[in-house]
Amino acid sequence: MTSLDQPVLRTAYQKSIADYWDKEKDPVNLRLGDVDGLYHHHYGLGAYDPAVLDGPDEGVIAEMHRLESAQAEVLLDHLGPIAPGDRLLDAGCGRGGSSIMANHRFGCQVDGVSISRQQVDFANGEAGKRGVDGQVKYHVRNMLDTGFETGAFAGIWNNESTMYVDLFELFAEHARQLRPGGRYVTITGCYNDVTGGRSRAVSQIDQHYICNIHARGEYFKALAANGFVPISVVDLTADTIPYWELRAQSSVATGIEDPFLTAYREGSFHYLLIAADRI
Ligand code: GPP
Ligand code: MG
Repeated sequence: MTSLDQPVLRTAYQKSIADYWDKEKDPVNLRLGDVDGLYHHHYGLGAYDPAVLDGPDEGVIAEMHRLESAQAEVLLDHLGPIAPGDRLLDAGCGRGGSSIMANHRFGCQVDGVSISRQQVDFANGEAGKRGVDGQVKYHVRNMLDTGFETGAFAGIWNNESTMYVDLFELFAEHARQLRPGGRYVTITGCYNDVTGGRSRAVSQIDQHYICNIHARGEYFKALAANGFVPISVVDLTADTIPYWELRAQSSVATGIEDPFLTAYREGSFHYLLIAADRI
């Protein structure tokens, strides 16, 4: 049972999120995407080349973009074998970079959903420019109730988008849409249950993006409650800190760099990859 006849935006909170992303045109995202036409809304992984800091601004931008694309490759590595006839879902697709990379890697159909019309139109425009719009399609839909057919997808991912939704509702919808044995992957920032609730730095990140960062433990409770069995859990925190150190020194820093660095260094926050199979 789907509900495409329902409005995409169901709550005042969802409307405020859509409004934020409909207006967003931040150089930290657009200038990086301009490097090669892959527009990301996630952070980076891996070491940076310190020599870029002695060169022109473009070199720093390109290096940050390289780390963001490397992050998406790590996520895609965890989807397992995907055949050209399979279908993938990018839940909370932003401007669509990860979906384009998945199509390039697997040769399969990819659907992306976002509640922001601006993001979806932008992403479809980029897919058209690349000539992959027959296989990569972005839709204004709510990831909690997408309207896609039950069991349609071999794999689903959330690349830094779970902090906008209730995880139990999200994973119930993912379980519905994944075929049995299908793979789910997320990369996310989550707060540390061991150190307690949201630290000041984590609260600053929530406020900056109007999101609600979940506890690490919440992911596993919500996955288990919806028939998902984790296969990989990777703490990427140490691998993402260099990205934030570079970003803090860049011309496109937004002011959120210090809260991320503080939260990661004090151990109140982790950058985590979780891959799980739907049984
Ligand atoms: C935005 O990416 C990502 C989020 C809003 C999710 C928050 C992520 C956490 C790990 C807590 P972006 O690329 O649009 O952000 P920015 O504009 O800061 O680069
Ligand atoms: Mg960004």
